[in-house]
Amino acid sequence: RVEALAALEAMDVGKPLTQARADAGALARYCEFYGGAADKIHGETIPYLDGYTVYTLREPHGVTGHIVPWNYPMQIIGRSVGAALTMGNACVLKPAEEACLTALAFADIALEAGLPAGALNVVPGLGAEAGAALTAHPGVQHISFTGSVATGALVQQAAGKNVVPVTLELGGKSPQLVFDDADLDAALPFLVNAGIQNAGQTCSASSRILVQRGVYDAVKARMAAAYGDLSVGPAAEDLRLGPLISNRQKDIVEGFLTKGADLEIAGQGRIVESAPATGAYVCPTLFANVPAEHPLAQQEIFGPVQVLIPFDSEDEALAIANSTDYGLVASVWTRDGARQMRLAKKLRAGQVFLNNYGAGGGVELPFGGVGKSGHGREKGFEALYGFSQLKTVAAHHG
Ligand code: TXE
Repeated sequence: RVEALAALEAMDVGKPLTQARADAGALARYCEFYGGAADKIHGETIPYLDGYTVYTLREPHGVTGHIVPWNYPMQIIGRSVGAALTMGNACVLKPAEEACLTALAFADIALEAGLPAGALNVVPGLGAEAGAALTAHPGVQHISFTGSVATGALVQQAAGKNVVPVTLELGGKSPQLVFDDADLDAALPFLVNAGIQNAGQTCSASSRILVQRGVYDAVKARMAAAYGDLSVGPAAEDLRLGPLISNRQKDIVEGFLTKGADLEIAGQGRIVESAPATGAYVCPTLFANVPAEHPLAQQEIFGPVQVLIPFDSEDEALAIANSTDYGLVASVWTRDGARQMRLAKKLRAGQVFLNNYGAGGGVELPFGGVGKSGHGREKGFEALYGFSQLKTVAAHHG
């Protein structure tokens, strides 16, 4: 169903077809990975006192709530619902009001594939109504939320009243650190793409590029040239960037561009003429020499905007990288193996990539944040632990 789902998503969200196809492929991959994991996860036996046999069982929470945003509906449904169903939970999924069509289509496909009716329920609606009702419902025993920090805090409060666990994935301000000895040819595509993919509306978008002074001018020139090749237009034209999800999101991003009015613009893309004037199109913009404490270097923009920040030493780079409230993803570009190991330990992030960024999405790789990026881990086997409870059984038999 990749083509049908991709066409639906491109129409609903405005993302380029190539990205929508990749999202549909990722949804299938999550189903495959978690379907395959169902008979490979189990409890343990624990050596204990004489006369005892002790073992653990992994049991479902029961009914789980899943609140999904609009930026990658299919991928986020795959990672969240896929893992929850695998552990034997029932799911109530509340897609975003801006983008609910692939969630509904997925539920139809699941029924057709033989998932029992009632195991997966999709309830579209407004966040403040349907989302709030779901998080406050006493019959829900686990909530998984991806979205903004402000709404995440509300979800955690609501879950707290019913004393149920939450997984929160709240975005980030993820840095890439480029050292003088980096392989710039290898780094360049990742430096740019990680910032502009999905028009920058990506929780793990790399919106900060920290560059050591020895290669700063070279990186700036090469990224600026890459920005010059970026085109923004309607999803069906399948350019590098589509529109943002809404004019509300466009206003948020343009607000940040206004805050950066005094900054140096190193490079910009272009909006194609066929893009309707009423559409939520934003010109990709690369700012240079941005102070680390500037709002554009501290706050999540969620649009195609990146900042270049120069640094001198490894310590300075680390201090800047760890200076935001967020901590989702970070990457380091260097040929120095000892530096890679040092920074992998010291960077405040749930995922650290060495000489790459994102590892191609990584269904198998545990993902989640520290600080305001949230807590709990999704993806990989780790998610299955979060979607289950451990029961310890101690048998005394003499
Ligand atoms: O998010 P919300 P919005 C960030 C990004 C963006 C900003 C605002 O910076 O600019 O958030 O986007 C549901 N109880 N991210 O307003 O409100 C809502 O219906 C329960 C980062 O769209 O967090 C939707 O399904 N649920 C992020 C989901 O929450 C509620 C992805 C997300 O909406 C609710 C999206 C409530 N009271 C935005 N209010 C990421 N981590 O990737 C809303 N919702």
